[in-house]
Amino acid sequence: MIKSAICEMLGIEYPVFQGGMAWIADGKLAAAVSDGGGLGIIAAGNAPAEYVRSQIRIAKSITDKPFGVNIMLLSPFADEVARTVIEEKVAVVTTGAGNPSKYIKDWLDAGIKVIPVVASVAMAKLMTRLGASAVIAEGGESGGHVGELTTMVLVPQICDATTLPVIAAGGIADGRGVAAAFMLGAQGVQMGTRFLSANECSIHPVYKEKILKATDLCTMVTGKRLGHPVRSLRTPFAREYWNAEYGGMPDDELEALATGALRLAVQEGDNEKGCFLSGQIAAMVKKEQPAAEIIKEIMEEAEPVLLGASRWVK
Ligand code: TUI
Repeated sequence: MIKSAICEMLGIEYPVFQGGMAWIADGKLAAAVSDGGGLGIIAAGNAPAEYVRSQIRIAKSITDKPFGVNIMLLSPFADEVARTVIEEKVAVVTTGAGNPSKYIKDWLDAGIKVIPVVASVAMAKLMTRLGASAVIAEGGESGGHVGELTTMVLVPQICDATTLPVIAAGGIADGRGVAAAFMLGAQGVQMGTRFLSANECSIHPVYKEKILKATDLCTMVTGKRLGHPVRSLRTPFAREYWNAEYGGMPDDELEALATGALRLAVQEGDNEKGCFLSGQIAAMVKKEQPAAEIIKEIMEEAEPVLLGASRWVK
């Protein structure tokens, strides 16, 4: 059994987080992951606080286990969601797509464990100084908003830069990925794409089908020009956006083109206008199964890989 300090810190059985995927990671998915022994995380995305509160209450109605809320810092509702997680006494807050410094003291004072996503060494050092409980080192293999560095390059540097437990994310979807993350010094993993195939993940069937049929070169990054690079499946919409981005479309029109595209993918399965966020690892997601089974299977796969690594040492 693979256990690490993060299990004890959070009161979870397996050191596996489910990524806070905007529009996707709701109370039902988060509760299923937490019930399965990992850490389920509700995504606030761009939603108002009352939506987040309702999802927190749904999760609480399903599970007694700890779960988290991810706050997407580019959201216009980030301030109100930051207060809501305190009112609702959630166990863990993760943050993404920005610098959460101004919220950290209030969360810690409320007894919340604070685990920011960091995409650089400087951010990891800052979060350590401000008292974060752990950090998530997310490489650019991941889906959605991506940083510059890959998981392979980022994780060991973040491990060297902080005394906090490091959770590796980006490009992890099976036991080998978990083993590799631990070899790099991580004490846990976060997976998003792999949980898209969970039975409890309520995305449109077209979205699930696309993930299950994905191949190695199936994702691309758009949005660099506006400063918010996003990895998604290579669909007609992604190609159209890319052509507009590099074809000189004005910034405001480009922003308008993306508005609503995540919702269209998740709720309508709209192949033409939807933006299907996905990590590079989608090709390794092969079947639909319960979230609890995903966690157990991956952690059981990781054990012999970690133990077998010593065969190279003569
Ligand atoms: O946040 C994510 N992934 C996301 S957020 C999202 S919704 C969205 N919609 C439209 C545009 C942009 C996002 C979809 N996927 N992952 C966590 C993550 N955080 N990855 C990278 C970072 C990050 C980047 C810069 C964290 C901190 C950071 O600091 C910059 C600074 O100094 O402020």
